[in-house]
Amino acid sequence: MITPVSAIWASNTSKTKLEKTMTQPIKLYRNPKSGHCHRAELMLAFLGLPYEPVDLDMANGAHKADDYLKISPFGLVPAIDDGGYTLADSNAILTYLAHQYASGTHWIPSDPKDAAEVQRWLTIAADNIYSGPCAARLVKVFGTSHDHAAAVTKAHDLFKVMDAHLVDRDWLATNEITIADVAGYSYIAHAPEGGVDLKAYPNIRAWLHRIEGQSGFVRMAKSPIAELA
Ligand SMILES: N[C@@H](CCC(=O)N[C@@H](CS)C(=O)NCC(=O)O)C(=O)O
Repeated sequence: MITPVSAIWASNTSKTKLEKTMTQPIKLYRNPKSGHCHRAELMLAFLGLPYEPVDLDMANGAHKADDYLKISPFGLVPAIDDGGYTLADSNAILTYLAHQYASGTHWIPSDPKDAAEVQRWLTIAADNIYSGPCAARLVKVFGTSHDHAAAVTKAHDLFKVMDAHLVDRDWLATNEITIADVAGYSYIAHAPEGGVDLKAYPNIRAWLHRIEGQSGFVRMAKSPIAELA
């Protein structure tokens, strides 16, 4: 039911810090087509952390099996197991990884205003991104019963605000890349698969390219692009 894939040891792994803290790769329970899972994988890759993707056979309910529910009580991917510490929820995973392996860096700022801005964008990822570009893609790629037209409208409402926000700045929360940018990337980069065109948003497209240019960046496999709504 659970298919472990061989561990990925990222090329930009910083040995000094990892040797102190890690004895085995972090297990990432995932579905390779899930943007929430890609969000977690991107963070692992950016931090250069060794990880072992474990692809769940979701078509056959592996994510609702008792052993997996102990790790992720709502039966959702992604989840991680870091040396016996298990954690579900993509944004919680980003927060944990940044505090555990990159504290004091640009990824997770401690200044109160910067930290609040990071949290604001994590909330936008869990709310507006989830109900907008993510939901639209769920309909087109996975055939779910979400209201596609409503999701597309929400996506454009969000993208208008984001594009204006990014007009004179490189990153969402601070003047350096943070976990907020990682949380935002996957579903926005793959919005066209849900029938949401990004052509009208040059600042968002430039921001996506900046993320793709970061050391360690890994791509999520593309799904066929839906007819544009
Ligand atoms: N808040 C969760 C949402 C995760 C989520 O919705 N995962 C989807 C895949 S993208 C899932 O596991 N769906 C299975 C189900 O709904 O049963 C997170 O950020 O990790």
